[in-house]
Amino acid sequence: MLDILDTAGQEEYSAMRDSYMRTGQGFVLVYSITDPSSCEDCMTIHEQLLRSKDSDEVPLVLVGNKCDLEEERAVSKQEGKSMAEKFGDCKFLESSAKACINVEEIFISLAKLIEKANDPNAAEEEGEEEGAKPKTGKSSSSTGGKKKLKCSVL
Ligand SMILES: Nc1nc2c(ncn2[C@@H]2O[C@H](COP(=O)(O)OP(=O)(O)OP(=O)(O)O)[C@@H](O)[C@H]2O)c(=O)[nH]1
Ligand SMILES: [Mg+2]
Repeated sequence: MLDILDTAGQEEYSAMRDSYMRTGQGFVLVYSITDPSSCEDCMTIHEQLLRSKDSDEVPLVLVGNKCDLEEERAVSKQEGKSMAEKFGDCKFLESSAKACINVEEIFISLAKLIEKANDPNAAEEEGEEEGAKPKTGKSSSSTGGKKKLKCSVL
C-alpha cells in the first residue's frame, strides 16, 4: 500500500518541508513543462531534500507535468531528462494530470524505487559480481503487497 502525501508548493508552507521530507520514503518532484521557473523550484527543493534526508540519493521521480500543453512548452524533454540525471538514480517522466497520461506510471515507478532502496539484496542483484546469490523465494516475497510505503508529492 502506498500512503501518498500531496504537499503544498507555496513558499508559505516551506517551514513544514523538513518534517515531511524526513518522514517520506520516496518523492515525486513535479514541475510544469510550460514554466521554467518551476524547474528551478524543483532544484531548490531537491537540495533541501538531500539535506533533510542527510543522503546523496533518495527514491525520486521527476515529473514534467502538463504535457497536454505542447504548444505552450517552455521546457524540453531533454532538459527534464538532464535534470533527472543530475539527481542520480532518478526516474523521469512527462505526464498530464488533465489528459491522464503517465499518472499511474509515476507511482508504480516510485514504488519500485522505494522497494529497491529498502531491499538489502538490491545491490547484489544489480551487480555483475560472480557468485552473486540468486534471489530466494523468501526475499522476493518481501516485496509482496502488505508493506505501507510513504510517498510525498512535492
Ligand atoms: N493543462 C493542464 N493543466 C493542469 C495539469 N495539471 C494541473 N493543471 C492545472 O494547473 C493549475 C495548478 O494545478 P495544481 O494541481 O493546483 O498545482 P500544484 O502544483 O499542486 O499547486 P499547489 O498545491 O498550490 O502547490 C490548475 O489550474 C490545474 O487545473 C495538466 O496536466 N494539464
Ligand atoms: Mg497541490
